[in-house]
Amino acid sequence: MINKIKVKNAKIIKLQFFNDFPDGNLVIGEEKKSVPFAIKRFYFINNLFNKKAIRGLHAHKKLKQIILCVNGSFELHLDDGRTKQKIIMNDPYTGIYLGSKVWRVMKKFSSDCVILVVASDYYKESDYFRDYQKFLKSVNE
Ligand code: T46
Repeated sequence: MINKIKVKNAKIIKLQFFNDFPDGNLVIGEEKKSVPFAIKRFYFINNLFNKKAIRGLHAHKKLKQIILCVNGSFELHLDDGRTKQKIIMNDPYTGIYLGSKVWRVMKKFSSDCVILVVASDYYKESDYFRDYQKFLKSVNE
C-alpha cells in the first residue's frame, strides 16, 4: 500500500476495523466520518480473471469516490494532469479517496481481486472525462 499521496484531490482513507481472530475482521466506513461525503451509490468489481484487463481510463468532473480493494490486489494509477502516482492496492482497510479531475487507470488485477467503490452521486455519463486531452484541457483552464 502507500503512505503518501502526491496527486491533487486524492487522499488516503483509513478504515476502522475489529480483528475478531479467528472469527473474522469487521471493517467499518461511516458517512461524513471516514467517508467525507454523503453516499448515494456503491458498486463492486469482481471476476477479474483477464490478466490484461485495464479499467478506468477516465476522470470525473464532480463525483467523489472512495476506492477499496477488499480482496486481492491491483495497481491504481493516478494522474492529476501534472503529477502521476502508482498505488498498489492490497490493503482492505485502506481506501483511496478521489475527488474531481483525477485520471485513474486500474490494472494488474489478481484473479481474486474485489474492488468496492462508494460514490457521492448516481451514475451520470455526463460527469466523465473519457478523453485524456479533454481532461488535460479542463485541468489547465
Ligand atoms: C470509477 C472506477 C473506479 C453504470 O451503468 N452504472 C454505474 O454505476 C457504473 C460505475 C457504471 N455503469 C456502466 C457504464 C459502462 O457502460 O457500466 C459500464 C462499465 O463502466 P466503466 O467502464 O466506467 O467501468 P470502470 O471500471 O472503468 O470505472 C468504474 C466507474 O465507472 C468509475 O466511476 O472511478 O470504476
